[in-house]
Amino acid sequence: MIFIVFVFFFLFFFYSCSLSQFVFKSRVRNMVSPEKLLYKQPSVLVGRTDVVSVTPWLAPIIWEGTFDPVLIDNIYKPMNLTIATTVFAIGKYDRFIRDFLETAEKHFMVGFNVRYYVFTDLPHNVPSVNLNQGRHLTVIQVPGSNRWQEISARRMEIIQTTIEHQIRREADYIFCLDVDSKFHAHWGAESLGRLVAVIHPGYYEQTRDRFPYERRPASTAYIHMDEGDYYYGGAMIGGFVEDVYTLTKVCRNKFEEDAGNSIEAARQDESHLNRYLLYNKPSKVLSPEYLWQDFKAKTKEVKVIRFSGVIKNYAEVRPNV
Ligand code: UD2
Repeated sequence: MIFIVFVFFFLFFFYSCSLSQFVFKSRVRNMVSPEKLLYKQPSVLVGRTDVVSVTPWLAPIIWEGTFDPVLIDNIYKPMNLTIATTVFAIGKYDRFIRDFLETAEKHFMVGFNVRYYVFTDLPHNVPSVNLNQGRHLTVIQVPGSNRWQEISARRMEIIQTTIEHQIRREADYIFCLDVDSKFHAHWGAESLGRLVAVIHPGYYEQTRDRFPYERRPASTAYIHMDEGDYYYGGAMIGGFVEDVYTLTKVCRNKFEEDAGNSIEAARQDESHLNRYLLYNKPSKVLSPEYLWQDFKAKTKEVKVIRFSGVIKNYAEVRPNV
């Protein structure tokens, strides 16, 4: 009898451990709008005509004027979602953490539960920033490196393992962002989707043969000149925790496969990300409003800059040139 009870508990323990490997938390449900909510009548005839707001695989491309922030936030807020937000600040990049967090508190997913995960080799240098209700910060120590290429590329592996060990139990959605950036305007529930990518601000006017994809067939990030949808920025990946987990796992494995063959993709993680997204189409695409660069003058189609990389002296902040 004792033996049977023991076997039962052993099997139960084994089953729950193996099951937990694949269970992701999610409170996402249908788009239920609160009754009697007042918002502008949507039109099927009048809207943005200067930009394309849907991909050929029918994923929305999010531009100012294509969504109603009041309506969307009111649909998502009752779901009581938690949004994980990861940033890496290795070495001298610790100087960017304060502005990133302070501006995120003003503009990013306001009114939602947000869990920031700051990965750094210098945990004592993480500043204390006042966070609004429902928002938490976790500092996770990771090794430093004397190569910025490795820091950038290893983000995939660290995000993958942290999702596995922690984030999948703590959040519904995740955004992985570059720390040397600031929020300047509303970034809300319109950005939520199963797999979310952002169009890089530097290449959206170019033809695909001019995108800086990895072009050497020896790399697993290789993309042929005749292929490619958009050039996506490596400074933002988002979506369901489960979908971002798969993305990071695949990109990490491809990066390691390349390393085994002594090849490093032209733009490290960004090259692997672009290859992944070519064959695993994002369900939502954010316009360059969600990833601008301070050195770049605003263009007429970009009505609002929501998130932008700050100007930095690469030679001074990076560990190598
Ligand atoms: C571009 C991409 C970036 C990444 C990189 C790879 C955009 C706008 N930016 O940015 O996402 O793909 O190219 O070549 O799409 N970091 C540290 N310490 C370091 C170096 C980097 O913490 O010493 C982290 C930090 O979080 C930083 C991120 O890595 O935000 C990206 O590195 P970067 O800012 O040097 O790369 P950048 O601006 O060329």
